[in-house]
Amino acid sequence: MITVHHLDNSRSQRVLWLLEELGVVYEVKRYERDPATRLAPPSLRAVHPLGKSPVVTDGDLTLAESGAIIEYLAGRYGDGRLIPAAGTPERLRYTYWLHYAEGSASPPLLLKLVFDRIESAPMPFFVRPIAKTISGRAKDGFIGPQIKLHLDFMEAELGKSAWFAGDDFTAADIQMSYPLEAARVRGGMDASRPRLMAFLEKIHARSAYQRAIERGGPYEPLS
Ligand SMILES: N[C@@H](CCC(=O)N[C@@H](CS)C(=O)NCC(=O)O)C(=O)O
Repeated sequence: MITVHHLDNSRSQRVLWLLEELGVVYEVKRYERDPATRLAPPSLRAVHPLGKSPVVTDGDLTLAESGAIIEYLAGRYGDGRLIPAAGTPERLRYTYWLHYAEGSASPPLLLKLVFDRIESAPMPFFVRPIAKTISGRAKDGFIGPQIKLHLDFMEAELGKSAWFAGDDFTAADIQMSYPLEAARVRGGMDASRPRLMAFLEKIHARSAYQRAIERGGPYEPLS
């Protein structure tokens, strides 16, 4: 039996969604973030030393890292579904987006979250202006422009085909959903990026996406 170790409002929502798309039977073990730190509870470290979500167990296998999990589950249980055929240009694009989501798109969004939290963290009143100046410089000088660069790139890429890897929906679209959801919530992604917004609308309309939300609980990407 596949068990998804699922943290609320997190990347593991994608794993539930993939399994719903594939129609595979699985169980969900839920973990709640610490309300103050937003970190995962220590119990997740008993499953994997990093204590991050998602983690999947399947028989003797314990696997972390969402891209690896998606690649494993789609390969093992997909029966050819949601992965472009080997040797095609679509397959290479599929691999690219599967890595890009966590390797390139997510880091500036995580930095934005960290610096936003620094600004609102409790601190002595005389330190706040200094913290705000440093944080503002990081956000205006690097983080904001990086987020814009990536949003422009993804918006242009979705002008080439209906989905990220080509004209068919694939597991790479599931992997790409998280940085896009996060960019909409806290990265300034809005109607000025019509293709990206349309992508989110299309995925939200999928019945498997909705079933995954029912299994995983309320979903607003955090970190
Ligand atoms: N690159 C990893 C990131 C894993 C990760 O940072 N997960 C977050 C949830 S979105 C987490 O567990 N945060 C809580 C914590 O770090 O304690 C992946 O894609 O699986």
